[in-house]
Amino acid sequence: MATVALPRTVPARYPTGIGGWITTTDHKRIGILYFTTALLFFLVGGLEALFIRLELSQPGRQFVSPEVFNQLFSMHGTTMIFLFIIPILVGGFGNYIVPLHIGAADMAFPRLNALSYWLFLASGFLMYGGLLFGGLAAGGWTGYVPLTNSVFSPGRGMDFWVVGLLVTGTSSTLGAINFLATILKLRGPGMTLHRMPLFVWTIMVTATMIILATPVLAAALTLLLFDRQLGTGFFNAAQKGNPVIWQHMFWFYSHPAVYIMILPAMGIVSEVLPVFSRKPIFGYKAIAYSSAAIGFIGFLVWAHHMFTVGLSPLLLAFFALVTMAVAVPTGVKMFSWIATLWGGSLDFKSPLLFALGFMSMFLMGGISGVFQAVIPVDWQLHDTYWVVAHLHYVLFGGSVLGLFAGIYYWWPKMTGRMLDERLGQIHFWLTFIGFNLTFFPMHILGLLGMPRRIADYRPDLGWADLNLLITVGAFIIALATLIFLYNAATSLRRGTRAPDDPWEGNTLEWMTSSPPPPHNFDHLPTVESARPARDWRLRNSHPR
Ligand code: HAS
Ligand code: CU
Repeated sequence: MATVALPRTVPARYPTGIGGWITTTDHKRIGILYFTTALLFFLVGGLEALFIRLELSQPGRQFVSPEVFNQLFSMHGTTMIFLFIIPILVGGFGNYIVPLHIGAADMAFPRLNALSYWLFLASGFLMYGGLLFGGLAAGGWTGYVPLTNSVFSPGRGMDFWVVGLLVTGTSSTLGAINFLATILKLRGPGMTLHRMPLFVWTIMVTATMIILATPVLAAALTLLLFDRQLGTGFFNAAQKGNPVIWQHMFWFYSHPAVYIMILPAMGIVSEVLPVFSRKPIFGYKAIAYSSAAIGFIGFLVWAHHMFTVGLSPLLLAFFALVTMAVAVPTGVKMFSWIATLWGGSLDFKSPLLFALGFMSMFLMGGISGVFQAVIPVDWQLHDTYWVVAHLHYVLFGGSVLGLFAGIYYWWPKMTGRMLDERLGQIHFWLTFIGFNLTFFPMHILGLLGMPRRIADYRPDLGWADLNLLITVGAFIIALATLIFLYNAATSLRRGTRAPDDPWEGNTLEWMTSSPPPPHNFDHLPTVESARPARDWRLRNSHPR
């Protein structure tokens, strides 16, 4: 057992009260701040979705004007991606878990870490700043020009959106630098790269992707701001600029961003599956390096979002082939997870249920993605509800179900309390059923030709029944989420106390108290395998 040298920023005790939270540089507290803030934005984005669904439940105007509808779907996408999924997975779990996983006392740059959080919070307010100035951005989460230039989006909401995104981008780039420095420099005794938990591997790859991709988005946003405010014409064809360049720059960031949103969830699932099937993970190195492969290939596929803009046949062929190639490292993960479950003694608790939900639903989303990579198919499906189905199967079925697997898994460690297992099961099944009712029919609507981003449709097109079903499904998801919130609230107030290691885990976080002290560990074992906590249990003759 080694004792660790503590950085100056680690206090002996947590400072108390609100001031303690505002001034904190503790990675666990910053993680919890990210976590709760992102969860609040999840509720905001969810509420926007419910209004979208109410409007579309039947043909004919019902609830909102087309202008408000445009703001709703634009802010729904922006919120869910930039203010919920990325911050909660990377900022929330990444912050809380990574230092514990590698046996460090804190992140490499604790004050920079605090700055990242406060910038993130500020960016949320900025993106919604348009509320005070006549309306929110309404150019979609993709912000395509010319729709977003000063002629077609004259309102201040658009400028707030641009600046807000610039600030989130800064926040996540600073965070990513911090993660890389922490993972590369602060690993505890014996923690080699090949013994690192797979979750840490995914954060390492994710952080690298953030650092390489985000500057391009920042550049695009800055040019758009210049076009809007200074009259430059970077994206304006009339001034010899080129609107398609926006799409290239946006997707050069945003395609890698979709893997930024899925890799940490894949990391969580790679932690949960071995613990709840009582087996070592199958293909540790294959999973670790397939994350790196996904990260690399992810930079070469952005134009699959642009198959309809008129690329040359050579480029079309290149981007289609490379896009399909991403299925290979993803398949490596999928088969390794299945092999991990195979022959294990499965313990069907909430974390495993959500992990299995992740595997099945992400598989469907991945396969519908491969369909879209087939160019003539995409020419039919582009801008229809099919794409909306695809993106929700990967982002909700993938990232969000993976996120919940992580919440049920790490909640005891983070709060010192257990969640109610029965409510967890109800939450899972309602989410799973509601999710499929909501998003499966969108495939059919897409094939029937229903375009995305419309506030209304003609009654004679045969889309009404499916749309009603989808709206019902969305409210089932909302009900499931309320049950989760109830579970979380009662657990915090009067949940059973969590032991240090409720699941007989494999990794270092289970070797300290729940929740851990400010300095994380009193003693650290020298890590000798990828399952240090289990090694320790066995050596001290508490075999499973
Ligand atoms: Fe995607 C659009 C293609 C993964 C998110 N994607 C989107 C959008 C989002 C998104 C948000 O090529 C909409 C953006 C917007 O608002 O306009 N996507 C793919 C492919 C994969 C993929 C090939 N997407 C993701 C992930 C996301 C995400 C992950 C977030 C978490 N996506 C596209 C394309 C578009 C697109 C087009 C543009 C459509 C359009 O027209 O606008 C792959 O990474 C998926 C790989 C995973 C699997 C499942 C497991 C693998 C196994 C191995 C064997 C399978 C094989 C395939 C060999 C494939 C089990 C066999 C094929 C059969 C048909 C059976
Ligand atoms: Cu993409």
